[in-house]
Amino acid sequence: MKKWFFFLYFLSTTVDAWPQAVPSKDENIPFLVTFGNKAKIEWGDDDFSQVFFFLIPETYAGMVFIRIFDADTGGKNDEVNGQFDTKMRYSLYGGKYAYSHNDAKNVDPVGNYKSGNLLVTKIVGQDPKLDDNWLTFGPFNPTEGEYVAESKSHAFKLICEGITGDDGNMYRYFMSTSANENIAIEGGNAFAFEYSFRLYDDPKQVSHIYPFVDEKTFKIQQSNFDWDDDGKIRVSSEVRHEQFCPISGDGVWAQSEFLIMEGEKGKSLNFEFIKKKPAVLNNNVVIYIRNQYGESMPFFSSPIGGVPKYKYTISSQKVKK
Ligand SMILES: [Ca+2]
Ligand SMILES: [Ca+2]
Ligand SMILES: [Ca+2]
Ligand SMILES: [Ca+2]
Repeated sequence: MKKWFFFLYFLSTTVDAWPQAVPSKDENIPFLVTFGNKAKIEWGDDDFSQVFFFLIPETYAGMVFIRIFDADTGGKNDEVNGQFDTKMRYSLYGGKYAYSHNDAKNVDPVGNYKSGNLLVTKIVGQDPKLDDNWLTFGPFNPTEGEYVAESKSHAFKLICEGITGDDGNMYRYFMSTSANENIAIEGGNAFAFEYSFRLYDDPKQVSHIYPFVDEKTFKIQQSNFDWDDDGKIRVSSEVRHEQFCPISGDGVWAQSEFLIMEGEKGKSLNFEFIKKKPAVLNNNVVIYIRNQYGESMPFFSSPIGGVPKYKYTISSQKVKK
């Protein structure tokens, strides 16, 4: 039951103006990234697959649309390698086991991670109609998602896979009440267990992720990939002033572990990605975080408990020593 603990919080999350934009305003990440499966991993994608989950509170009975910005690989926003020859497959799943299957929570696309009912799938290559524009899936009834009793919500899973080619697809998501506009569902949220994303070129822009720390977590391991030695990864929370993590070079992973502090459980950590000057351009990176049991920790678009801000107190000073 403990694994559901984090869900209890999502309805009480501080309301972000765009909580269902993926990446969200709080994350300040320009694009999600998935490469075609013929690309070398040194371009910044370790597995050519990205899995996201969308949560809809059961109190919402209207229709749901899942929208994808710049679903094509070509034209604006995307990263060409030679010429554009890449295709992505987007697949949306609901029904039993869409979320609850253990393979769906793995950071690697292995086993039955495509669990649940396939609701819609679409292959997109170069497509001027979808370039710098929105593709909409839906409408769906929230009950087509997997019902999660512990959180009184329905979960959908969206997988983006690079099925051919060697170019980089940049894209974003939005869960909306409308087919034509981005209108958030009150109390909705989105999360992933592994993020593959683009950093800004501007070194003044700091990107964030907010992994949720549940009650059983006392130690975490962070893993980052293809950071190209670009600046720093800094972790903070209400009680943690700053902790720096080792960063990876070209096409390799860097990992480190640290202990969770008193006052961090039941809340989110703030991982900040601070670029160096001059900045590494077109930097695509991957990150995931596991607890001491090896379980992947979710990063919510709208951080559970709100964006953590360090509060200097006598007690936090003591913990730091
Ligand atoms: Ca190419
Ligand atoms: Ca494009
Ligand atoms: Ca794209
Ligand atoms: Ca990179």
